[in-house]
Amino acid sequence: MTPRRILPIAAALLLGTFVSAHAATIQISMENLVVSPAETTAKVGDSIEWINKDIVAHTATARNGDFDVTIPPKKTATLVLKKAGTVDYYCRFHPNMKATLVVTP
Ligand SMILES: [Cu+2]
Repeated sequence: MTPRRILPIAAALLLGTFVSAHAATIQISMENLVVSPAETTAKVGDSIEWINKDIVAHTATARNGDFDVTIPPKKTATLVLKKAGTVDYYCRFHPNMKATLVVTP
């Protein structure tokens, strides 16, 4: 938890309503060896949840080395976005599977 996050949560608690932080979870599906949507925009602090609907494992591997997430068959995997930037990623097992993540501050 970053200090930036603590204040809004404390404020929400004081108001008597707990509002979970603004962070969103954005789902990206992997089905039939296709990443969909191919381009996703999210904010720092958001989570990306990849949903592998295939019967083979996939990865979300950033070309710039920022992340390398393995998504087992019929499972999901989540990554919390920590920094802004545009990241192209692909599947190490199926290099034709490509997508872009645009992370805004
Ligand atoms: Cu794959």
